[in-house]
Amino acid sequence: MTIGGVRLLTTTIILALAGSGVGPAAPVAVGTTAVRLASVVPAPVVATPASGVTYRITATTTIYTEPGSPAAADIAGQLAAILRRSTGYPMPVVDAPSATPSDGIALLLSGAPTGAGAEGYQLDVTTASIAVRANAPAGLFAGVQTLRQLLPPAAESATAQPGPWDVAGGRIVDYPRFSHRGAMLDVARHFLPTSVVKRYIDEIALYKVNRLHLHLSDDQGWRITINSWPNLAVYGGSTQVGGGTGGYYTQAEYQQIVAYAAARYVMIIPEIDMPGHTNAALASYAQLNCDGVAPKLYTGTKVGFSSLCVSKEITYTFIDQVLGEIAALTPGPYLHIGGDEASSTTAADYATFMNRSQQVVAAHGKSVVGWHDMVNAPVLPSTVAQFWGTTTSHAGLAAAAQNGTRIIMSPANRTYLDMKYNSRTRLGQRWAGYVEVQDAYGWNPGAYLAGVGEASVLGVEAPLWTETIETLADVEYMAFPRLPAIAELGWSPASTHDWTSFSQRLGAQGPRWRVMGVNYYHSTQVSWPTGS
Ligand code: TNX
Repeated sequence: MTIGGVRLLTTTIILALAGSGVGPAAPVAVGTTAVRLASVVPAPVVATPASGVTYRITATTTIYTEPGSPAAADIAGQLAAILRRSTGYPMPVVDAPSATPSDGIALLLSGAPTGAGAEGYQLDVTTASIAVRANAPAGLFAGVQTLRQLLPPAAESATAQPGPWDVAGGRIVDYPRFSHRGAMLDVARHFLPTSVVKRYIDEIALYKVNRLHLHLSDDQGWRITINSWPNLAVYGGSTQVGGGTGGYYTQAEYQQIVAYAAARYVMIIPEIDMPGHTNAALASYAQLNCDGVAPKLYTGTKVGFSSLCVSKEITYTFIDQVLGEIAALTPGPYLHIGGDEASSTTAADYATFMNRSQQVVAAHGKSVVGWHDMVNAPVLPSTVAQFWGTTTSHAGLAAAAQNGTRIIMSPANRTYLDMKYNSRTRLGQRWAGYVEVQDAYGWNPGAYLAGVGEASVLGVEAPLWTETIETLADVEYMAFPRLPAIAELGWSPASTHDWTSFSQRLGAQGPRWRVMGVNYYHSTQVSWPTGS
């Protein structure tokens, strides 16, 4: 898609400003507004600086929002809350007058190019005003995330800072390459409380990630209350890897997470992994086991030893009730049913089980997402397969793509945030190899798997498995700076792909993370500005 015929300009400007011959190891200045315009992650489609033009936020700046749009008012409220804390200014939020406001910051649901779609936006910065224009609230939210990156890092501070609060003049027109830009949190191996999940949602939304896949069950724990099968959470959720006390979300807490995510234009995709990875459920209810004997709770890290009993009818009552309750709590269209590493289930049983479980999901009005192992069995046309392999070819997936199956790209040696950066990384695993920032960034999701072209790719997702991850600090250390790399592959046009530009723009995020208290990994591949 090209807007206004200026697509080629984008790359030129971004490269000219951010990549002008500064080597990756050299510190770059991030103090000037023009550099900030060229430092946005993910790279915008078109960024046209207006040289010498700056907008300054002052004590009298007003935020105007689209009249009659509660969603726009909510987004404006979120921006005002961030700016009030750091600037100390009142930042009132009011409905825009009928004529476009000539001063202040306006968030408007009109005037954006139609080609920007529902998630795109146009951002104009002049001496007098800032206008974010979008076709839908999701686009306004995305534009506000860009605006945050155009402000000095101190704008993210939780306490009042001196300023000045200057934004570089120019125009950005921006929209996503892929609709699915995901992160995944495994809250099963180690339970992560609601507060951690909310903070992670804030952190990923800043990079225009719009899906959070929650891996809610595994051998080591069941993490959400199911009213019709209460032992799942209270017993199956009572431990975790290493033998800690585990935990689970009540349905009210899960709904809070869903609502918090929705306000940040992030869709929650809940996963109940089956038929393997089910020891916590099998331990909670003896009748789910083929031999009628409940195994012990499990706190190790082996995979592939558990299976629901495919031949028992109660198994299908179980999945119908579990998925029914979760479907009712989940506004998004997807339920993820796992399907990976079912090495204790025969191929015939696996096909039987996946066939029936896809029908159960459909009966609850949802579409299935499953790990790519699913394509070993027949899939419904609406089923989405998530690739997690380490190869660049997979015959089954290529055949599925030919038949219309859409695919989420999570190649483990590129996107797995639980892989160590290098041999010295304290946390994480290495079965898919070390994943440095350049590995996470250096691939093309639309042309990675043989026979799986761009049109078959729904998007990208960066999973964080938590066998070794226990705290928010651990999550942040593994996600930053690799998560923004995957986010950029999901959002930015392939034409902007350039490591030198990216590593410098990524470096410019360091001072922001420092101000926000994000515990990021100081990769030596990135030019971090002095002091960050
Ligand atoms: C493989 S990826 C798994 C998970 C582990 C992960 C650790 C996938 C679908 N299954 O069960 O947690 O590796 O990296």
